[in-house]
Amino acid sequence: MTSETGLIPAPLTVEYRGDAPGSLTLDERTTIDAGPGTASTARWLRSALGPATGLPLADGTGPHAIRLRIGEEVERRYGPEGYRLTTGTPDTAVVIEGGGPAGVFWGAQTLRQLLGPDAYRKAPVRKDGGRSLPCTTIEDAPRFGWRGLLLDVSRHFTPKDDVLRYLDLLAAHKLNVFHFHLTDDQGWRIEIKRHPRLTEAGSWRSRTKWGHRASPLWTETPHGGFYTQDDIREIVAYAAERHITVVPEIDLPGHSQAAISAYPELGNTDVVDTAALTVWDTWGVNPNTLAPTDAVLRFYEGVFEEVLDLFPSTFVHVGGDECPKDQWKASPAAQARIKELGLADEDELQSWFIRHFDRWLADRGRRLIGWDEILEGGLAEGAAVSSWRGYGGGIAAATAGHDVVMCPEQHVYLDHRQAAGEDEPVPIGFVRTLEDVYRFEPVPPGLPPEAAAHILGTQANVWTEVMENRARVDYQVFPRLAAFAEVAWSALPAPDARDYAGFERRMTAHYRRLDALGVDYRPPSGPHP
Ligand code: TNX
Repeated sequence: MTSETGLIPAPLTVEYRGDAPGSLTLDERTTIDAGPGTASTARWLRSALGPATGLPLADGTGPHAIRLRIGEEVERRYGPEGYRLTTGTPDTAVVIEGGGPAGVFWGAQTLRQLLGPDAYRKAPVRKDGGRSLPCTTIEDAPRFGWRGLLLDVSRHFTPKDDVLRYLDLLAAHKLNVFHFHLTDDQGWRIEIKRHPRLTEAGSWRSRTKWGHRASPLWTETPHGGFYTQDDIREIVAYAAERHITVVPEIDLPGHSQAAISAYPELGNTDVVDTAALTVWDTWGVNPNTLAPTDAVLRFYEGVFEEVLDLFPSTFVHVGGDECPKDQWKASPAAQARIKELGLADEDELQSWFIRHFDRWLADRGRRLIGWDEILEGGLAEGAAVSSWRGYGGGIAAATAGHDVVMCPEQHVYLDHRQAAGEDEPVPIGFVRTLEDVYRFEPVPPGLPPEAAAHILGTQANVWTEVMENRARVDYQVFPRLAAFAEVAWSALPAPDARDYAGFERRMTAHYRRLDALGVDYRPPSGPHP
C-alpha cells in the first residue's frame, strides 16, 4: 500500500482509513499541540512545514491540531524510536505518538512525506501545495539503532552550511548517526585550541589532485578549510535537534600526515625528515605514522579532551585503519619502544595505541570505536568495530562479544561507482547499483544470535577523494542513500526476497521530494551528458 505515497524507508504497517488519500488538508486553523518531550519536533515541524505551506502552525490544541505525544504503550511495543501516526481522526487532525522524543521526530518525518513533494520546498509554489494528506494509521520502528552516514570532510572540505544540509537529508531518511571524518593525511578540519597549528598549517594544502584514479588531474589551486569550535557546537546542536548523534573521528596512528606536517615531532623523526612534510596532496595509503612516544599520547589526549567537550556522543572514533608499519620497522626508537613495552611486534604497537585510548575514553565514560584493522595485534577490551573490509572483521569482533557497525566497502561505499559505464563521473571502485544497495544485508547469514545482537547497525561511507564539490557528493550519495535508509530502518526480508520493483515504484515519489530539496541525484536514466 505504501507505493501510493511512496514512503521511504517503508514503515512497518500502513493502513489507509476512510475514503481516499487526500481527504485531510492542513489550513490556517492547523496548530501544533506539543506534549512533554516533543518540543524539538514541534520546532522542526514549524521550521520545515511553515515555509513550505505558508501556514502559521501556531501552538494550540483542539480538532485542527497536530498532536505530538510520547506514549508508554508505543514505547513498549516499538521502543523509543518507534511511533504511531494517525491522520484524520474526528477529534484531531494528526496524532504522532512516539515511544520517546526521537520516535515523535521520525513520525514527523513520515508526516512530511505524506504531505507530498511541495512539503520539501522552502516557500509555497502552488495554492494548497504540501497541505493535504491521506487518512492513515502508520506504525513504525527501526530495525537498527545505528543508521549512519560517514562524511569525509578531510579529502575535500565540506563547508559548514553543506554539513547542516546533509544533516537535514539524513533526518529526512530517518538516519541517526553522522560519522564526521574530521582528520586525515590531506587535511585537519577541527580547531584544537591547545594545538593551533593543526588547523593553521594542517587544514590547507597548496595543490591537490582531483578527478578520479582513471584520469588524474593536478591543480595548483590551494584547498582547505576547517570548523571552529563554535561551528562544531552549532553542527552538534543542529544534529541533536534532529535526533542525530555526531560521532567524531580523529584518525590515528596512521592517516596522520596533516597533523605531522603541523607538528613534526609527532612523526618518526629518526627515519623521516618530518619537518619537510606538508599536508598530503594526493590519495592512497600514506606511510607517515605517529611515533609511539608518551609525548604523542599526551598530545592526542589534549586533542581528545577538547573533542569530548564538543561532542556528547558516547562513541568516539579513533580510526586505526591503514597504518603501514614500515616506519616503525625501520625506526630504532620505535623498536626500542616495542621492547620496553614488552610487545611482540608492530601490530601490537598499533594495538597499544588503541588500547591506550580505549582506557582513556572509558575513564571518561565514553567508548572507543575503530576500523577493523584494530583487531590486528589484539582488540582493546571495550572497543567497538567499524567493519569496512568486508564482513570478516565484524564477524570476528561480534563473535568475541564486541559491538560492530557493518559498513563493508563492497556494499555501502558511496564513493564507488553506481554503474559500470565509463560515463560515470566517478568511475572508481566496485559497481554498486541502487538495487545492489537495496539488497545489502548488514547481518551476515548464519551468524549466531548472541553475536548478531552485537551488530549495532550499519552505515554508508562517503569518502571524498574524487568528490570536490557538493554536486559530486549528491550524485554519489543519491539515490543510493534512500535504498540504504530502507536497509537500515525497515524490516526487510532476506536480500533475494526483497521487493525491489516495489521500492522503485515508491522511488518515483521520492525523486520528486529530492527534486524539491534540490538534491543533485544520479538520474535513473543514467549520468547527465
Ligand atoms: C579506504 S575505509 C579508506 C579510506 C579511503 C577509502 C576510499 C577506510 C577505513 N579507509 O581512507 O578514503 O578506502 O574508498
